[in-house]
Amino acid sequence: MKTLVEFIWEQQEQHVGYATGEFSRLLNDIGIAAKIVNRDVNRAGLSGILGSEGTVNVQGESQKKLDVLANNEFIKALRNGKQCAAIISEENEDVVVFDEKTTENAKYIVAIDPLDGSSNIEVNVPIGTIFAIYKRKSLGKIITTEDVLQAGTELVCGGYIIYGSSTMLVYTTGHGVNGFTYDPTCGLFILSHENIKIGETGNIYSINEANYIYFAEGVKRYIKYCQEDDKASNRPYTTRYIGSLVSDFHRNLLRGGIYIYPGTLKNPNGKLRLMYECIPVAFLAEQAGGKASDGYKRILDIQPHHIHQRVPLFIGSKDMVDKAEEMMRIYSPGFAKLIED
Ligand code: AHM
Ligand code: MG
Repeated sequence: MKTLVEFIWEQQEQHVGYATGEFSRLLNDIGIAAKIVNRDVNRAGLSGILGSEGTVNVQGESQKKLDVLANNEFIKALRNGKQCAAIISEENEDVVVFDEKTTENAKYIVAIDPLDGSSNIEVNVPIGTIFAIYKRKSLGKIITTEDVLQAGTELVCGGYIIYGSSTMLVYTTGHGVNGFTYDPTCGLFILSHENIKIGETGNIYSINEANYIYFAEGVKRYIKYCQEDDKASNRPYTTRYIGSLVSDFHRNLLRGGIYIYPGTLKNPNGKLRLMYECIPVAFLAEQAGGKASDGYKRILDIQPHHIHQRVPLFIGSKDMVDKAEEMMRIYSPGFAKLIED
């Protein structure tokens, strides 16, 4: 049995050559907050924390009580840990910058969606936390734009916690993807899924097809392709869509498949946020041998211009994403220009 903490230290020594303990501490702090959020999610119906907070976040979405609670827990854990200088969160309009005494020696910036898929909270469907860790570019008292707006290629770590039938923490630091299952009897995350690889192809496609009429022609063609009868390529594929990115991505990661949240003419950048939703899962997908794209280019190559920027997402098994990109190039070549650069 290897715990998350043991594994983090081991990996740091193996790949960085030395371990100052700073990154390990940071990741461990995320694990601690995850345990608290896990407890709250599990007991939500009993402790009166289901339902809306009565506020809206910067995206204009109603905040659930658990959204706010999870956000507070992660911020608290990262502030206390002192390794993180600032946080970009789905629930905060501006960057949360910790006070100067804390930030001076803190080397990391964290982007986080504290509770993704929160519209599913009331109906007991798996939800998750998505996080991305960057190293600060500048060191000093002031957090710069350069520290905050970093492309996915600069990522130090990407991961998620899925609060499902069991709770798991899955992360990568660029040396493969590993998953840890939470054992509530001893309060530890234990390595359960070592070196996760996604199949080069799969037979699951995940997309909110109710929006079909608004999709670009390339997306429509790809959906039709998934539904065609062709034994050689195992089509028709099967549809699975939970409506919770972490859960849909986690299933496809383990089984092989593609998840798409495309743009539409009205919202060319789609719904999902680049910095704390798409970039971390894109890093995981690539590290597992898969692919992540906005339909035309690699997600990790996109330079963010603002912290809550949205981007279309095509992610999963490499061959499936390649095929979807091909359809976008052939049938919707002009759509690329509508996506924010
Ligand atoms: P959220 O961050 O407000 O929870 O929204 C993101 C979620 C994703 O988890 C999920 O894949 C998507 O929204 C579902 O959207 P839709 O209901 O439009 O299919
Ligand atoms: Mg989200």
